[in-house]
Amino acid sequence: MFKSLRNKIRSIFKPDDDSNLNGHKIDFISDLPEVEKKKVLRMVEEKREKELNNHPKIAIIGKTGVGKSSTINNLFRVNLGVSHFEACTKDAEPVIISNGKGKIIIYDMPGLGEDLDKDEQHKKLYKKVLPQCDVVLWILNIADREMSSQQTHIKEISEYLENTLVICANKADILEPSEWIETQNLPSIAQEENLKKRIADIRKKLCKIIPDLEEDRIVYYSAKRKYRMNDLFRAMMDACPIKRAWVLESRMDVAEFTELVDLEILKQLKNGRKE
Ligand SMILES: Nc1nc2c(ncn2[C@@H]2O[C@H](COP(=O)(O)OP(=O)(O)OP(=O)(O)O)[C@@H](O)[C@H]2O)c(=O)[nH]1
Ligand SMILES: [Mg+2]
Repeated sequence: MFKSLRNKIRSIFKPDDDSNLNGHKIDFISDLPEVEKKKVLRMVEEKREKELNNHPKIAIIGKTGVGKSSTINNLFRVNLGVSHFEACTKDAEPVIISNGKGKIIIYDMPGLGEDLDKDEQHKKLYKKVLPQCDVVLWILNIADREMSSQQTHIKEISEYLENTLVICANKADILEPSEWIETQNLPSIAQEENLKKRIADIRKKLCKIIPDLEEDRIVYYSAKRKYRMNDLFRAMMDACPIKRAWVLESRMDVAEFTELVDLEILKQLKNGRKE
C-alpha cells in the first residue's frame, strides 16, 4: 500500500515540487497512521484532479499559412480549420479542442508583420497571453529564408517567457530539392541534408538573439506528411514546465508518418528491410 501511495505521489509532485507537501519529504508518509495516509492520498487525488482540469494551454504563432492549424491537428488528432487559399485564423480567442483524451486550450495568435500599428497591438497581446501558456510554438516555413523580422520578435517574446518556446520548422517536404519519397513518406538524402543545413542556419541566426537556445528546441517536420511529429511533441514536452508536462502528455495523440507510407513498404520497414 505504502509503495503504490508513494509512487502515486511522486507522479504528481515532481522531485522539485515537494513544496506542495508543506516541505515534508515523501518518505515521512511511511510513519503515518493509516487514517493520515488516507488523508494524504485524498490530498494527492485532489491535486491531480485540479491539475488535470487545468487544461494545457498552447499558443501558436507564425505568419499566415505556415501550417499552425495543421500542426495542432497532427499533434492531437483534432480538426482545426485549415486554410488552403486565404488567411483563416483571425484572432487570439482561445479555442478549446478535445480529442477524447481531454481538452486543450489553443491560443492561435495573430501573426506579426502585416501593419506597424497592428504589430504594436499584437505585441501587447502576446505579452498578456503567452506567459499564461504551458508552451509557445513559433511556427515557420523551413523554406522561408526571411529571418530578420522573426529574430526581432522572437527576441522580444523570449525576454518574458520562461523557456517555454519551441521553434517549429514546418513544411520539410517542400524544401529543395523537392524529392520527397512518396512511397516511404520520407525526404530524399539530398533533401534531408538540406533540412539539416537549414536548421543549422536558423539556429545560428536565433542564437544571436537567444544565446542559450538549446539544439532540440528547433525541430523540422512536416505537418502535412505527419513527418517527425513525435520529435516536435518531445520538444514541446521539454519546453513545458515539469509540473505541467504530465498533463500535456495525457492529451498526446500524435499522428505517425507511417500512416502515409505505402503498405508494402511499411511491411518491409517492419521486417527490418528497407529498399
Ligand atoms: N506542403 C506542405 N503544406 C502544408 C504543411 N502544413 C500545412 N500545409 C498547408 O499549408 C496551408 C495552410 O495551412 P494551415 O494549417 O491552415 O496554416 P495556418 O498557419 O493555420 O494558416 P492561417 O490560420 O491562415 O494563418 C494548407 O494548404 C495546408 O495544407 C506541410 O507540412 N507541407
Ligand atoms: Mg490556422
